Amino acid sequence: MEKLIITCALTGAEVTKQNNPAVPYTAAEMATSAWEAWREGASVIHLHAREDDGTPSFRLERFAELIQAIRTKCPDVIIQVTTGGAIGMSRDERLTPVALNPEMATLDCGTLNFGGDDIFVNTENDIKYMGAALESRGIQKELECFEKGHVDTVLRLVRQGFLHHPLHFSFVLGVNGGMTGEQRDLLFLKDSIPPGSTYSVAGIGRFEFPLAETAILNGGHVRVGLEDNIFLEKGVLAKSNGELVRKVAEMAHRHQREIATPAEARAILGMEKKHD
Ligand code: KMH
Ligand code: ZN
Repeated sequence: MEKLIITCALTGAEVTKQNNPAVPYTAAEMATSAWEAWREGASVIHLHAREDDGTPSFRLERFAELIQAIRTKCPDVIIQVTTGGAIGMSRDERLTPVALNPEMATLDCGTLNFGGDDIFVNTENDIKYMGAALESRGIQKELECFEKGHVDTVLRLVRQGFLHHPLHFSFVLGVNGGMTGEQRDLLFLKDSIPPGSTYSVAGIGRFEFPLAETAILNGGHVRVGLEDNIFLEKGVLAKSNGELVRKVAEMAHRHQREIATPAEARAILGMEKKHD
């Protein structure tokens, strides 16, 4: 089986230090957290920006500062910036970090209720607009799908010529408003994507580790991190992002699945090596 790509989602836009004191905000905290994740086996860092007080940020200078801080500690890691941002940001705000020419960025592939009264808006027009912004710069897309309709949207937009291969999906499962994170959900989604495409799974909360194991056993890749889940196990807060990555790496070793380096991850995803 292909080596396992582990992505670490360091911080997101929603969780705070009140939820778990290990959630990184500052450039120094982000860099240390990325380094700990990378040392444990993460080859991709999924990056949201926060201001020092924890407010979600879309300032270009802040992204530049964070990317530089992470690069200094982890020279070869793949930095995947978010274009999902935080609820309520405009699509142009969300595209801000793309101006820094990162190697990789997320593309959110549909609208959904997001954990209560919030709506995470990604109209078909938004997807075309943001997808074109990534593809025109040669930025590798990670296609974030929160339910099956999002996968179908991607496949339709590919057929219509708005999105192009390589297709790397990220199934984000367990958001209230999206698809649940049962094993059957992931197996259904993985069987819905075309041959030659790749996928990773990000299980939210209690779904994180069971889905990681399902992906490890079924040729998928895995995302973990405090953005998605703050617990190492039931009732035990994770002390760091590195601890979450280590748990997945140990799981992979138990199942004889080797861990990809960043260079190997680039090859698996069909990416050219380039630096931001
Ligand atoms: N913060 C969520 C509303 C992404 O990074 O592309 C969206 C999100 C997705 O986190
Ligand atoms: Zn994110």
